[in-house]
Order: sequence, then C-alpha cells, then structure tokens
Amino acid sequence: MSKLTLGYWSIRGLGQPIRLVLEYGGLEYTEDLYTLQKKEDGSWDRGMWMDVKYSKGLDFPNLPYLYDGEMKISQTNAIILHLAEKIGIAGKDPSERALAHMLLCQSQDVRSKYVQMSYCRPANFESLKTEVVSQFLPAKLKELAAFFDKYEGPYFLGKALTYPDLVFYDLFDQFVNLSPGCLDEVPSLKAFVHHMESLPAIAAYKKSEKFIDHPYNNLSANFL
Ligand SMILES: N[C@@H](CCC(=O)N[C@@H](CS)C(=O)NCC(=O)O)C(=O)O
Repeated sequence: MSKLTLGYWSIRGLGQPIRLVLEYGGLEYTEDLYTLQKKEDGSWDRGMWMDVKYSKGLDFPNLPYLYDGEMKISQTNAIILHLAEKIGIAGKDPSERALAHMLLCQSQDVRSKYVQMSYCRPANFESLKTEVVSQFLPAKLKELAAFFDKYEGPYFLGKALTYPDLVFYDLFDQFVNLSPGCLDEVPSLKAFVHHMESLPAIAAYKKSEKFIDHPYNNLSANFL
C-alpha cells in the first residue's frame, strides 16, 4: 500500500470529509497540518502554508492536497473520489456512481453558502446567519430528506454506504454546531447522523487523538 499524506489546515473545513473517508476505509495516513498565525495588527498570517505552497510538487497548489505514493493531487472532490474508489465506496454501477456524484455536487452547493456566511464581513454575519438558519438550511435539509427517504436508508443510496454519506455526515455535524435544532424537522437525517456516529471506524476516530473536534472553520472566520 502506498504512503498517504493529507495536507490541510489544522481545522475541520474541507479536510474533514477526506479524513472521514480515510478513517472509514481503515487507510493509514499522515497529515501535514498548517496553522494560521495571528499578526500584531490582528490580521492572519498564512505563511506556514504560503512558504511551502509552490514547492510541494502540486500541479494546482491548494489545500487540501493528497500524496498517494508518487501521485500528488489537490481539489477536495478529486481527493474524495480517488479515495472512495480505492476503498470501494464510489458506487456499484454507473447509475449509482452518477447519483453519488450528484450528491457530492449538491453537498458542495450547500456547503458554499455555509462557507460564504462563515467568512463574510463581520458586519454582515448576523443577518446572513439568520437567513441561513431560518430559510436556507430548512429548505436544503427538507430537499435532502426527501431524497434520503426515497431510498429508505440507512444511507443516502439505500443499504450500502457510499462516499456522499461521509460528506453529508460531516456537513450535518457542522450545521448542528451552527444551529443545534436544525435536524429536528428532518428525523431521517437525524437518525442518519446517529447511525454514522455508531459505525465502529467513525466512533473510534472520534475518540482518537487524531480527531479535530474544533475549530470547524479557520481562525479568520466569524465563528469557529
Ligand atoms: N476548489 C478547492 C478550494 C480549496 C480552498 O479554497 N482551500 C482553502 C481552504 S478551504 C485554502 O486556504 N487554500 C489554500 C490556498 O488558496 O493557497 C477545493 O475544493 O479543494
């Protein structure tokens, strides 16, 4: 088995769904963790990453990145898909793979609104948060629950886990951190989160020293 290294900020962020795939698959990996440093004027220094960014051998230098032996890739979705293929959770046939990919893209759309709110100008944060919590999240969660219910669980595509389950598990966890009661109206998604947490690999990861409990967002965000 080739050596795996994940590079990302020392936060959950886009690194977390990748870590969950690695953990679920029982893959051994190391992490290059980068941390923002606070400057005297209160702004944030990205030097720990920027000083090495262009010397990592990446075609499109960014965080997260994954080294898999000689192969070096960036882009979260490419990394997730590559690892999902490796451990056999990318979908059993072309139509299941298409649905899994659709869910991944949907998760990205939902995540991007959350990220926009997390890193917006502080003056806009409270109003954007109100919009996200009271309108955006309920609407998106309702849509996701309707899809989930069609397949009758315990996973998004029915009986077998595919990588979007790990991606959405992470995302729902972030939403609950933001708005604790947000899953109350979507009981099947709430039960899904509990089910994911009960998987032995995930439960063990959450108890391990590797697990990053906080921050969810980078130190420059409106909330952590
Ligand atoms: N499209 C990229 C976006 C990656 C991205 O925005 N990374 C942020 C952290 S979440 C970053 O700080 N990248 C380092 C950089 O821009 O140099 C992906 O999905 O991986």
